Amino acid sequence: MRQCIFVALSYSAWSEKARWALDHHRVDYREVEHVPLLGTPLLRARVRSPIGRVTVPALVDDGVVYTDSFDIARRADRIGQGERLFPRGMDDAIATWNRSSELILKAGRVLLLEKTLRNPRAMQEALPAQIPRALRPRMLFLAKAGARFLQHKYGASGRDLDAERARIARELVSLREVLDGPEGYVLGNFTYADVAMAVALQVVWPVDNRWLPLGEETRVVWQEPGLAEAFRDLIAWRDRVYDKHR
Ligand SMILES: N[C@@H](CCC(=O)N[C@@H](CS)C(=O)NCC(=O)O)C(=O)O
Repeated sequence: MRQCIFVALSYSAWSEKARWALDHHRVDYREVEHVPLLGTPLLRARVRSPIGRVTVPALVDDGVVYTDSFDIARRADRIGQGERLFPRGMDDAIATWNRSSELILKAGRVLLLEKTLRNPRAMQEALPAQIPRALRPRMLFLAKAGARFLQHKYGASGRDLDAERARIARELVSLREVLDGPEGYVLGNFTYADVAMAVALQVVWPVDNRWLPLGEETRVVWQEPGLAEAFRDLIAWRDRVYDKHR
């Protein structure tokens, strides 16, 4: 039986969107962890892309490489089992919601990297898992280089953090408008639009560790108390979607 290789960043929301789709469809895959900065040459080899920007998640399926969470989710819909996450005729609407999810996640990444750089304990947690605990305080330079690398790669430095928060809030107001109460779904039934938007809320208030484990201080860094307070209803919606469908 075929087994796909899923290259991911365990805690990344983009990886979680794709992983959720793969799990939903019970696709058989082996997850391998990507390490930002140091792991770039290996990622290039895996996705067979010697030049240009390479990102995770990536899926290698039967020799074909998929390098975007949305494409991976669509691939899962084709090769997996169970209810479709992209029901016929809903592709455009789902793509629109995925763009909203991307806007939130990109703004969230700006906030997250900046807050991580200001928090030495979160930076220690961001170091590769292989580095022993005792060595971590002396390896902060590496965590800092990793965060700066991501800031540079994704144009995420020197930004107005409150403007990024406002960007997230705008998208969430639109989400609230379409949800028909706490039990609702973005497009009426459970689709990838719900996955994309539920995962996007990770950068406002991270979901419980049983779904996406984060280090203690990393969890603090992901939290946006002001937004979380303003959108408590959406966090509750997200938790319900996870409980029911993850
Ligand atoms: N549009 C892409 C975006 C993926 C993305 O931005 N991935 C970032 C997550 S922070 C990444 O690969 N970071 C690790 C790196 O650049 O080395 C997708 O949806 O897959």
